Amino acid sequence: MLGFSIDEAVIAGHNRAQSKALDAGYARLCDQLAERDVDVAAVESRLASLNIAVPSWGLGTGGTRFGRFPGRGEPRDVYEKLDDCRTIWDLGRLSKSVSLHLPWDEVSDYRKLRLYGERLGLAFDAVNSNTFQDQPDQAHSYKFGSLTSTDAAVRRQAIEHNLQCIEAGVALGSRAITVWIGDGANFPGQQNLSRAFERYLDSMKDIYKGLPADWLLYIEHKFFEPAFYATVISDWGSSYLAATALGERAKCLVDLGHHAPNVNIEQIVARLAWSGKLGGFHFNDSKYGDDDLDAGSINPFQLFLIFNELVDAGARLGEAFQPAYMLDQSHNITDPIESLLISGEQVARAYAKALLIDRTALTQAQDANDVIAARRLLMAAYETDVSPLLAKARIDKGGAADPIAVYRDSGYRARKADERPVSAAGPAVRQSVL
Ligand code: PSV
Ligand code: MN
Repeated sequence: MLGFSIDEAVIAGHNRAQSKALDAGYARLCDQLAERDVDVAAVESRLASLNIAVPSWGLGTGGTRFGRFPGRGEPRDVYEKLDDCRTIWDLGRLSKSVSLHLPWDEVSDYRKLRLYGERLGLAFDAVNSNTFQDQPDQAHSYKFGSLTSTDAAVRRQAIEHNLQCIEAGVALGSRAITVWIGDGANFPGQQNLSRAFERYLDSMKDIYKGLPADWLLYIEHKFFEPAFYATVISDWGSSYLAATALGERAKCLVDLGHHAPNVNIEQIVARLAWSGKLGGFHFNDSKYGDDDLDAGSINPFQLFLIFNELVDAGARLGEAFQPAYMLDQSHNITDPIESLLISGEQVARAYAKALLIDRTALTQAQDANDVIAARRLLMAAYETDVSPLLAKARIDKGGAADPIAVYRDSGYRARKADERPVSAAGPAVRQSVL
């Protein structure tokens, strides 16, 4: 495995060619920020420690229920997915970890996989369980639900799968499991809404009991799809109730695409942070539903407002406040590596801008009910072009000034197409089509 990779000398060469323009842009921005009393070094150190995990399922072409259009050179197994993650790290220097999905990424030896990841300098983020699809070898179907099924044998099977995910995660060095279920009802009357939630809690208690002491359990809510009338864990309220009933190490995970249009996600983030139950994020973007588009591609202002809440909560709660950041995207018509690089940068951009907000002045404006002043303070940060800061953060860590340009020049995908011929039988891995 690994095969072709982008040489660091190539990256350095690209960077050198742009260094004059980059230095000038950086100096201009620093002058501008100094006038606004921004502590640039502090912003840079926060940016340097940002990590946004890559979803293993985002490394191949996704699809819709109408079809999938695979690209050449896609990873055929989890090892090749790690190779692509390494390339994303080499260029973007924002994503040092990968979040696996089981059984899509199932292997017989997770310790071996962990060692392979370590050799590439990668770590394993939260493991994701999957009880929203039937697997060919499973005894019971999830057609009418998994953790909330009315059938105790189905629930047991789903619980066991989650416990196996934890076991795999322990071997990988993960520290969390994310549980998203598609359980719910398509029609009024189909399900007793209260009893379905009770069954969920009972099942989740068994999973929580199997959690190692230093692990977290993330509960991911989603308002609809595949259940079209009532999803059991449909919103942050249900997620919060469940996380509270389970215990301290159960937290809520916010996937940006999992809310009804126009829902104020940043307010949800503020509430969860305040209550100590904000576990992490699946970043992506959407226009209509759970579109799984690249983060920041539709509504970058929303992403900024979310980071505004995160920076605010971090200032109040200190080091203990460490929500986990992951991407969760489906790349249907783009090269996944390019989309993941751009999304990581968009998340970093939103964070950097949120770090520029003059919080003392904002608090004063808010307390004085000076609406326009408060708005102007937010906009001053949002409208600042932080590109030079982002480029510097990348270059300082050995990444590329322009990751997409280097990626394209390198011919990486074409090289991988040669190295990864697809067999006539089709891809060797089960692919997400969600
Ligand atoms: C569900 O739509 C979801 O957002 C969950 O995170 C799943 O695990 C993921 O997508 C994978 O398809
Ligand atoms: Mn998700």
